[in-house]
Amino acid sequence: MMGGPRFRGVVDAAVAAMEAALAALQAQQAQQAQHTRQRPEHEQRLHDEASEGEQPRGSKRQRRGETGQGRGQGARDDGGGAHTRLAQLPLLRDLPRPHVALPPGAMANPGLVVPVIDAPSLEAFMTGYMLAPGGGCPVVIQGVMDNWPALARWQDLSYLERVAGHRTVPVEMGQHYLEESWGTQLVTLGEFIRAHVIDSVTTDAVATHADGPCSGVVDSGHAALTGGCASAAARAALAPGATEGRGARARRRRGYLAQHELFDQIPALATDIRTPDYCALGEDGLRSVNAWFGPAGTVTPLHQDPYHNLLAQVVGRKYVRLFSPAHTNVLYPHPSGMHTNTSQVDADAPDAARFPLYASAPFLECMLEAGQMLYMPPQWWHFVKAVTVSFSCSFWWS
Ligand SMILES: O=C(O)CCC(=O)C(=O)O
Repeated sequence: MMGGPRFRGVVDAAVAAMEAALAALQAQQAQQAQHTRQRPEHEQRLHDEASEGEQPRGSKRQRRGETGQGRGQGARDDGGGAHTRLAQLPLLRDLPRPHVALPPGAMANPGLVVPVIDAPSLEAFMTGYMLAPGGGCPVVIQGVMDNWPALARWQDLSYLERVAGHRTVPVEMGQHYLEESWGTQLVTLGEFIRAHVIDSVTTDAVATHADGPCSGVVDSGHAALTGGCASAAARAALAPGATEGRGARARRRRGYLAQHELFDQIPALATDIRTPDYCALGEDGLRSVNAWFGPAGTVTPLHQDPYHNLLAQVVGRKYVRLFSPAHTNVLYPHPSGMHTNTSQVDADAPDAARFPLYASAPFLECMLEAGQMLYMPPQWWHFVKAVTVSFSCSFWWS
């Protein structure tokens, strides 16, 4: 069980069941549409006229018509209605950037930052990092992902929704998987994008306000531009008369599409990425490729996994703090139960009274940027926090 209580088998079975039910429903709808097309012409005209009044969404189809396509054509193009809606989605890079607090002491000492290197040869990677003394050595590699179509395509939410918006995915709800109210919901990727990627930006800004003054804030340049903790869009959303009130937004929980084998589920997205050659340097090969897609502020608590890991940052940036397995004894792993691979320490706000030795544990850290991948050797502890909206993929091999 990697990365916490992520019950892959159960979740995957639920996703499969949900998708099967959806497919059955779609087949039924297709049958109905077929039946509609087969209506005699006079009956079809009557039907069309009767439907004319109930078109709040049809207005979108109408707009298609205005751009040159006949209205009838737009009305029959079922997927087209959705695509027109998607065309209005923003690019990820254009979303406002809320402020995300980093753990105490983050990025304060350049000597602790994981080195960044240009794509090493397989041999150099193996001898210098995988087999480095002390259980391997973390490194950030750049230049390996330059030819991934995902770098440009996944910026575009319309693209993601067009390719996969109707597919059901498991979304982790809550601050992180150690939190009591944490849970998983099955939603379509399109719903997730709207409720948690686009809109969550404002949720985070509100949460920052509600939690008190900004501290350890990153992206302060944006703060200067917008004049405070909340982005301009967030402040607009909070203005009196906004459809959703401040309280409701603050209560809405953050969603994270975390550790999901999205590329097995949706092969079209797999064509946007490339498995790094380094993943062949092992005896058992690739174990799994996971997607991690979410808004700014998602947290994966401090934990360790048994595999070599390349965490590839496709969109946005993530802060990662790493501890060698040699320091496990001062990281206070949960002593029993399902979290024995996870520290009891909240790296964002360590409790020095309960975990006095934690502060003595030396760490490495990095701000992983789009186009870079972080190599984490097996058993290295890692805490991960998205600083912006973020989409990454991890490649685990052994
Ligand atoms: O990106 C994240 O939130 C966590 C990634 C992680 O824990 C992993 O790749 O093992």
